[in-house]
Amino acid sequence: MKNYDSEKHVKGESQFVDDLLTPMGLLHIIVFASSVAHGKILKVDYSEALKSNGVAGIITAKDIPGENQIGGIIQDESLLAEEYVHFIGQPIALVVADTILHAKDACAKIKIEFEKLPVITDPREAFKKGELIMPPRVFACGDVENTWKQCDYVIEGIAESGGQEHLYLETQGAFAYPLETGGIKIISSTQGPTQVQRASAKVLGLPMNKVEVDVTRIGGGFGGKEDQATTWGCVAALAAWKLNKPVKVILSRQDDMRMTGKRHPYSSDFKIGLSKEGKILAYQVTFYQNAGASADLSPAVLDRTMFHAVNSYYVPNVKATAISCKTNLPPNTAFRGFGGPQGMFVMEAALYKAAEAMGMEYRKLQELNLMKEGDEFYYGQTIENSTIQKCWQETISKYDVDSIQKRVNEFNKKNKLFKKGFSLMPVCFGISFTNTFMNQASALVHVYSDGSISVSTGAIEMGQGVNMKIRQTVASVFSVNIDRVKMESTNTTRAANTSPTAASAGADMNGKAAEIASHNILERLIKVAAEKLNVKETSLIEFRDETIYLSGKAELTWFQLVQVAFLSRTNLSSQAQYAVPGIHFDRTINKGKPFAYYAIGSAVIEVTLDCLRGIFEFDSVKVVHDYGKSFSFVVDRGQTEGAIVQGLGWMTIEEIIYNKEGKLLTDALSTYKVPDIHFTPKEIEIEFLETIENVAGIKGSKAIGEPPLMYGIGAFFAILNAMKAFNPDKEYKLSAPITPERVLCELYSENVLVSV
Ligand code: MTE
Ligand code: LUZ
Ligand code: MOS
Repeated sequence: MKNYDSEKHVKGESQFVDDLLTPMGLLHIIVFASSVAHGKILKVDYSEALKSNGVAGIITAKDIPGENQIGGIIQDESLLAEEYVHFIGQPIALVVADTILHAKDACAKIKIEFEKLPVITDPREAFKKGELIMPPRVFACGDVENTWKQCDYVIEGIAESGGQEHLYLETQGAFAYPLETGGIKIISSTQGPTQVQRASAKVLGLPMNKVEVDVTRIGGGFGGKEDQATTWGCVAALAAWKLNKPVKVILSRQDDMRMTGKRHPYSSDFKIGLSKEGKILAYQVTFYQNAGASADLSPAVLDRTMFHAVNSYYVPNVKATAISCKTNLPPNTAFRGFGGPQGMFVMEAALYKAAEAMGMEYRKLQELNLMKEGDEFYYGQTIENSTIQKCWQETISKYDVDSIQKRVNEFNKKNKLFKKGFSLMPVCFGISFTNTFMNQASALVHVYSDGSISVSTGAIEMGQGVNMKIRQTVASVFSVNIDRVKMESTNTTRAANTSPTAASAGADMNGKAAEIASHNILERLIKVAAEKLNVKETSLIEFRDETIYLSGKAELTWFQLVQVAFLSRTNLSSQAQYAVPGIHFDRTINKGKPFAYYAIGSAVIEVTLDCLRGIFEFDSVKVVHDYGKSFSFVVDRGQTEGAIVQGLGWMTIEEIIYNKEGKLLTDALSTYKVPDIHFTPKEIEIEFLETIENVAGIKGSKAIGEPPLMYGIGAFFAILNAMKAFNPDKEYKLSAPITPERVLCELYSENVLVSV
């Protein structure tokens, strides 16, 4: 089963927003954005720009017919800046012209004066100055304060993880045109068509039924288009509405990197208390999240950080404090893992430090504290059918971790300038949006009279293979060939009130909705068959390989049955909604069962470090992952490999740097290093653990989009181990990404060359 789109992708035939045939008279937008990170707009002069060649209009906040407000969780984000600007790249005006070049020329002629205001880029500084997105929150269980004195070891420290650029291949963009009905249609590169619809309707002062959003597929999202595609959808819609013309906005790579938010950097304080045997007794952590200039999804991201603050470990006493800090950077946003990786990194850092202090092996400490069946997470959810222990044990035995240890030790004894390191990483990631109401999806299925099938859902195909999984699901309900099933574009007129395709739950939830709708039609078809074949007992009828059997005898083809059904005026269409059952969370006490289930696994990562140059190569990443009953092996493997490499990149080479004035210095691929084929581990081995059917997932499987990214965290500690082999006496910073440059600075900040 290959991904639905792969052939078209390989041939370059897949259409993205910028590839669509557009009508005559199409206008193009260049966004005039703030060049200061914090300031008051004193004066803007558009006169020269307006006279520039080909300009159709310049649109500012004053032109907005509805509300200048696109904030999702908190209403704190204007579409176009009015009096103040809060980050470099914040949109101020839309320059609309007949060509992109004309729009650019005109944009360069705008004159603006700012009164500069103090710029904050550091979350802890924002906290000190009281610049917060929302009041701090605390999740807790037990009593950490009274536990410290019972601990044999108490270790404190700081851990930091950096941002990450999404680098979807298709940059942000949208195409919009006015409709004769007085509404507007938007073709958007978004993970959340309903979010684009809702915000555009608000900005234009229209009811939602006058805004139609359509998405065929997007060229990657990775969370970057969960919320932040909305801006560009609204931008195109506003210009199309004001000028009554078709309008397109496509961000250049550099504008995209400068204007849009990234993964949230975090700086965190931890304190961990253990018994002398190595059991964690108490864990206290404070997360300072760098949210950027407005809330965007930051509160929800921080929520997930809290849920994953203890990763896969049982901790009886926990106090976690979440602080979302407002800085003068583009609003940071969803990124694969959604705050989970940031939370887990701090826990691993704490355990690593504890192991050092106790003279124990880090992996032994990890193992000793892994959750057991029936253990409860500190926010109240019990883990059922846990495979945490099983995946860990299987990783150790299948990949013979003891012999890896031996081999690494021997290598390190023999080599002075090259050192190897390895590390294990368990992952336990909750599946469901942490906002319970978002766990719903819908589907619309038609069986046409020729037997072909059309499926619309709320899911967005972004390369993750959700269309393939839904096709497989529908085909298996009807027992027809998969080629009969066509996935339609995702459109707000066919799937209403959708959640963004995110939280790894897209295939689960939309697949279940499609399954329900298909079953509705199947039930009607079974009745038709029973009538046609003159039987009362419908259980004697079986659908198999495009054929309808009665008591084991082939009676009708799929096509024949559909014909009979159509002629007897049977409803061959169905719409269905799926709402994830059994989840709840009480935000007054921060307890409940927020997740339908957990995605679980563990990995071992091996690295070779060149201690003279600071560069490293990953020898291997070996994984045992619980996929439930996977039914799309190629898709699941692809997702796992992709997520691992993205996780390795986040931990080791991808470094986002803003200067003190809030200017992004790493705004191109020459200065921002992303994983490529040379960086990719020479060996990625994945075992699909045989486990039970997961009833909460689609067709018994488990969600796979995000969880494997967190295996990448192990890379950080593998490198630290290699560094320790080179220079054991040094205290290394727990600060990611651990780039080759940082490795060198850390290794040689003391006069270690003497010992070489
Ligand atoms: N895979 C590809 N190729 N491109 C993407 O943009 N996004 C990831 C993951 N895998 C992404 C991807 C993210 S962040 C999520 S949440 C899931 O896919 C969303 O899809 P799913 O819910 O269908 O797994
Ligand atoms: N988006 C969201 C997410 O709104 N809530 C979530 O819990 C979530 N989790 C992962 C990725 N996106
Ligand atoms: Mo993914 S961060 O949930 O889009």
